[in-house]
Amino acid sequence: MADDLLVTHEGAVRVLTLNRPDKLNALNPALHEALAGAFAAIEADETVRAVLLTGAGRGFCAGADLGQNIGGEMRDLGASIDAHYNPLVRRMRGLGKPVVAAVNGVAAGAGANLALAADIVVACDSATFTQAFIRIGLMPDAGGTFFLPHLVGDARARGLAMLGETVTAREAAAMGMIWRCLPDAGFAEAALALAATLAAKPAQAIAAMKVAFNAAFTNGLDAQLDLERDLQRGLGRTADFAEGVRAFAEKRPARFNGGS
Ligand code: T3D
Repeated sequence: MADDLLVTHEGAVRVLTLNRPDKLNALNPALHEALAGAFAAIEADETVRAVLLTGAGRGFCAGADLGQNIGGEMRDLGASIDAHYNPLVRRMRGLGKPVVAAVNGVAAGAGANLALAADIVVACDSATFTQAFIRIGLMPDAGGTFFLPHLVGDARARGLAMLGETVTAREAAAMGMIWRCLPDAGFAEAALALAATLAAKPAQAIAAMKVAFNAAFTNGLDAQLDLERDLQRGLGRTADFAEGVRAFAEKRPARFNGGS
C-alpha cells in the first residue's frame, strides 16, 4: 500500500512517516519497498538536505510485522534481512544527508534499531525502546548488535538485548543511546525544527562527517587521522567554507548553499 509510508516535504526536509498505526507501524514488505523508494528519491534529489523519519499514531515502529507469517521453521529470516533490513540500514548510514529519527512512541525490535541507524535520534517523553527480539526467540538485527555497544557500551548492550527490558526515552538519553528526550507537547514541531536546522548546515561538511563517523567504527587512530585530513582538504575547497570564513570576518550569519 502506497499509504503505508507518508512522504511529505517541509522546505529542504523530506519527512517520512511510517503509517500503519494500528500495527504500531510494524514493517512489512510493502513498507520496506516504500522506504527503499523514498530513500532512493532522497539520494537523487539535491533539494533535499535532511530527512526526518517518524511514525504515525502512538508508535514509532514495532519491528517486523509478526502477523505476516514470520514464524515457522520454513521461513528464511536471513532472506528478509538481506532483502530489506540490511539495505535500509546501509542506505541510511551511507546517505550523504543527515537523517533524524523522531521516536514518537514505542520503538521495538527492528523498529528500535531502525531509529538507532539514524544520525540523530530524538524521542518524546512517553516513547520507549525495547530490544524485543529475545521475547520471540530472536537476536537483535538491523544493526542492533553493532550500534548498541558503540552507543551505550558492551555491558548495557548485552543487558538490553538479552533481557529485552523496556527503557524509557529519558533512560535512553541518559545512557547515550539517543541524542535527546523532548517533551511530548510540541514534539513533532521540535523534531522538524531540528531537521530544518540540519538542512541549513553546510551540506558537504555533514556528508563528510557521516563518512568519517562511519569509518571510525572500524578505523584505528592513524587511519582516522588520515581520513579526516583528506575529507577536510575537500571541504577546504568548498564555497560553503569560503562563505563561512567570509561571514565570520564580516560578523554576520553565514548563508550556506551546499555548493562545492
Ligand atoms: O523476516 C524478518 O522480518 C526478520 C526480522 C525481524 C526483526 C524484528 O523486528 S523481530 C521483533 C518483532 N517485534 C516484536 O517482537 C514486537 C512485538 N510487539 C510488542 O511486543 C508490543 O506490541 C509492543 C511492546 C511493541 C507494544 O505493546 P503495547 O501493549 O503498547 O501494544 P499492543 O497492544 O501489543 O499492540 C497494538 C497493536 O499493534 C496490536 O494489534 P491489535 O491486537 O490491536 O489488533 C498488536 O498486535 C499490533 N502489533 C504490535 N507489534 C506488532 C503488531 N502487529 C504486527 N507486528 C508487530 N511487530
